[in-house]
Amino acid sequence: MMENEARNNVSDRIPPGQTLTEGFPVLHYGSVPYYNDMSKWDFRVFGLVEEEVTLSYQDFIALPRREFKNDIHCVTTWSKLDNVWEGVAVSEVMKRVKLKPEAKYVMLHAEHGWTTNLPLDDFLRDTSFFGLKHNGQLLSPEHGYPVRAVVPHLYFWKSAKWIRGLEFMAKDKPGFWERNGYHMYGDPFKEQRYDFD
Ligand SMILES: Nc1nc2c(c(=O)[nH]1)N[C@H]1C(S)=C(S)[C@@H](COP(=O)(O)O)O[C@H]1N2
Ligand SMILES: [Mo]
Repeated sequence: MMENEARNNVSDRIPPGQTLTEGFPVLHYGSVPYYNDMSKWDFRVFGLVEEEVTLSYQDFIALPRREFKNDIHCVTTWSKLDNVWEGVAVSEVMKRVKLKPEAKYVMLHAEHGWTTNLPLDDFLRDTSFFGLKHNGQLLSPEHGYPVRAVVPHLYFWKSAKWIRGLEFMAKDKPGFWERNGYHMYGDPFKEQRYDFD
């Protein structure tokens, strides 16, 4: 939100090559997971941590929540402004985690082995969070129920739906779309869309 405040008028908030949408398109690889037994759901924090942490669904939804407002920018060129979310700040989860000093990157792990990578500092920004509701509604299965990451300052593919874990790493490593030609970082204002070389 710091960045959005610096960009006051709407045109400054739309990155180059993007078009506004009022809808909320659904984009992902693979099938939508449907859950009927949340006792099998867990959230695992592993990799370069002093101790692995596993949160149950009950643990996760009991974490303190707050409201977040942001703009989202999909690499396929749509942007959606003024999203209002209810979510858990990354710092709430990180209070329960002790990182090893070598940790510099994080891989977000989602259902079906889907992953996306980002630098630790980007993940730890106070604008990054775990979203549970969007514009007043519980996330639909298509948009990531029960929990999705939201990292609004990067293209929206970094915002893992159906997130199930965090892996802290010393070095950057490509996630699913990054292995398939998407940019390792993905700054929408620099149009870091694809990285084919
Ligand atoms: N688990 C998972 N998360 C994902 C994806 C995916 O394929 N799997 N696709 C990403 C992409 S490319 C985009 S643009 C956004 C789309 O989110 P939406 O469907 O809620 O608009 O989810 C991201 N998160
Ligand atoms: Mo995307």
